[in-house]
Amino acid sequence: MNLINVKEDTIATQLLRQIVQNNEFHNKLSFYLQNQISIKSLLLQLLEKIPEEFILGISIFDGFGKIIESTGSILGQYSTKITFGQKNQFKVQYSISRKENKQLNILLIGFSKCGKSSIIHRLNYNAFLGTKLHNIGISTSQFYFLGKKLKITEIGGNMDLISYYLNEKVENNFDAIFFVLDYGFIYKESLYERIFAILKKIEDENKLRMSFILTKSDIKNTTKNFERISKKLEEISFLQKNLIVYSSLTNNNFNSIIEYIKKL
Ligand SMILES: Nc1nc2c(ncn2[C@@H]2O[C@H](COP(=O)(O)OP(=O)(O)OP(=O)(O)O)[C@@H](O)[C@H]2O)c(=O)[nH]1
Ligand SMILES: [Mg+2]
Repeated sequence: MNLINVKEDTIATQLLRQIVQNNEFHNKLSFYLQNQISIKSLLLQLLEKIPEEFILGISIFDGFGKIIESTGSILGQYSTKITFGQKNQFKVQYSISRKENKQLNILLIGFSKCGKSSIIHRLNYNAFLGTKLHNIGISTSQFYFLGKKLKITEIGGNMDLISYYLNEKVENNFDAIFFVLDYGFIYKESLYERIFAILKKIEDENKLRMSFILTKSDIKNTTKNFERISKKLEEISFLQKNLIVYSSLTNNNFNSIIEYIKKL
C-alpha cells in the first residue's frame, strides 16, 4: 500500500480542516443538524473540494457516538476528529488515503442473519449496522477501503442456496472468500461437514484465499456452541491460519480483518 507522504497528507488535511472550521460551512452544518435536515449534500460538497487523487471518508456523529451521516470509509491512513456545535455535541471524523488502482473482489457468504451486512457496514462506515435489513439473493457493494476499491458480494440463505452458489458460481472471480459463521448458530455436524467439503474443494481447484469469520463473539451463553465450533474448525487444517473471531457490535478483532484485506 502506498503511504501518503507527510506533505500530501498535510495539504489534504489542512484543506479539510479549513472547510469544516470555516464559519459559513460550520453554521450551515450546525443548522442542518439541529433541524434534522439531511446533511448528505453538504458532505458531498466537501468532498468535491478535496483533490481527486485522495479518497476521503467523512462521518458526522452525535454526542452519543451514533453516526448521523457518512460518506465512504473512515478507516483511511489519516484520521482525525473535529468536535463542534454547542457543548461540542457533534463530531466530524474523517480520513484520507491515496487512491490506488487496485480493485479487490471479495465474497462474503454465510447463512441468513449470520452478520454479513454488519461486517460490510463496519468496513465501509466503521459503525455497527444495527438495523434488520434482510438481503435476498445477491447483493453487491462497492467502496474504497484504505485506498483500494473493494467490491463485496454478499450471498446468504440456506445450505442449498449456499452450496449451489459455491459449486456453480465461484470460479476465479474472487480475490478472497470469507465464510461467515454465527456463534449463536446451532451446531449441526452434517451441515458443517458439507460446508467444509465444498470450501476445501473450491480452494484446491481455484487456489483462492479462503477465510472464516466467526461473528457475534459478544453473544454470551454460547460457550458450548463456541467450543464445538472452535474444535471443529481446528480440525480443518486448511483453515487454521484463517480463522477470525469477531464481533461487529463490539468491534472486537476488527483489526484482524483489516490486516487480512491489506495483504490481499
Ligand atoms: N450481538 C451481535 N449481533 C450482531 C452482530 N452482527 C450482526 N448482528 C445482528 O444479527 C442480525 C443479522 O445481521 P446482518 O448483518 O443483517 O446479517 P446478514 O448475514 O447480512 O443477514 P441477511 O442479509 O438477512 O442474510 C442483525 O439483527 C444484527 O444486528 C454482532 O457482532 N453481535
Ligand atoms: Mg445482509
